[in-house]
Amino acid sequence: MFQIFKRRGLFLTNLNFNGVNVFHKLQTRLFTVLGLLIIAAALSINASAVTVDFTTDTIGAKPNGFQSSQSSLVSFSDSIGADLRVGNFFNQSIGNGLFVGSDDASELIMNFSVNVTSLSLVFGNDDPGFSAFGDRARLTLFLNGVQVGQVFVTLNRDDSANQTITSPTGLVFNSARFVFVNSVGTGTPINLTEIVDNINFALLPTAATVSVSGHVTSLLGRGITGVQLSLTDSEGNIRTATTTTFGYYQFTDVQVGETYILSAKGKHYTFSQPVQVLNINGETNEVNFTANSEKRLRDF
Ligand SMILES: [Ca+2]
Ligand SMILES: [Ca+2]
Ligand SMILES: [Ca+2]
Ligand SMILES: [Ca+2]
Repeated sequence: MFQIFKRRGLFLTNLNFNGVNVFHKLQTRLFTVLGLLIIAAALSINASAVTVDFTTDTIGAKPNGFQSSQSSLVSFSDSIGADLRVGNFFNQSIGNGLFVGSDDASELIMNFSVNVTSLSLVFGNDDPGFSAFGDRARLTLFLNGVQVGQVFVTLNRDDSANQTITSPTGLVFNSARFVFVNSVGTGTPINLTEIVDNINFALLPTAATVSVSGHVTSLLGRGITGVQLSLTDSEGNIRTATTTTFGYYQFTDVQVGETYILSAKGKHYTFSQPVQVLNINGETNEVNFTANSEKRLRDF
């Protein structure tokens, strides 16, 4: 390998252009880029939490899909138009922040290239002249396009970046939207530019597996043996387990961050809730099934 490379190197060494050794320049640049990529990869693998505070980003307008130089794991877009801007907005940001213009119903879209388990951000421009009592910041979380959570923080309306909104615990998601809304219901955008900063998120460990277990009982709580449980993942792969003498079952090595359908089927019993949908974010116990009757149904 080394020899081939060396030979190619020797061949390319002859590529001189106006007295400048082109290969040497390319080689130097290549190794610089490779080095940076290796460092970036090592950082993103080791880091379980990432903060983007825009300190190292250039000031100015940013296209939709903008990535901070601090992390390539999240990209930012404007839901209406393309009016993102990095700047120092004084008390409305903490040093550099991200401006989500214009004064319209725009939401800030944050798309993650990995699954994450938490997200928080600081927000400013909660201007008392352009908001009303009770107006709120709203953060909505999505996993593969399906909404999995939403949280609100009432604006303190002092025009300063001094409040934080944080995703609810126990969620796994890969996209989020942030916007200023009114106090009614789930909120209508108040058409005010959001300024955000200190975007912090935690990565879901990619290879994490857990177990899913529970108890299958008769109407009065007696364990039922021989009930078959089927665990189906989003791709249609099915695993089965059978309850023990006392009615317990367990699946091990279940991938977290996925949604599963768990169903119970007994020869002699029917169940009040035979199918359960599970969003697996960690060890999952007590997924129980209760039969509709105390006694076995008659054998056919
Ligand atoms: Ca900042
Ligand atoms: Ca906009
Ligand atoms: Ca807005
Ligand atoms: Ca404030």
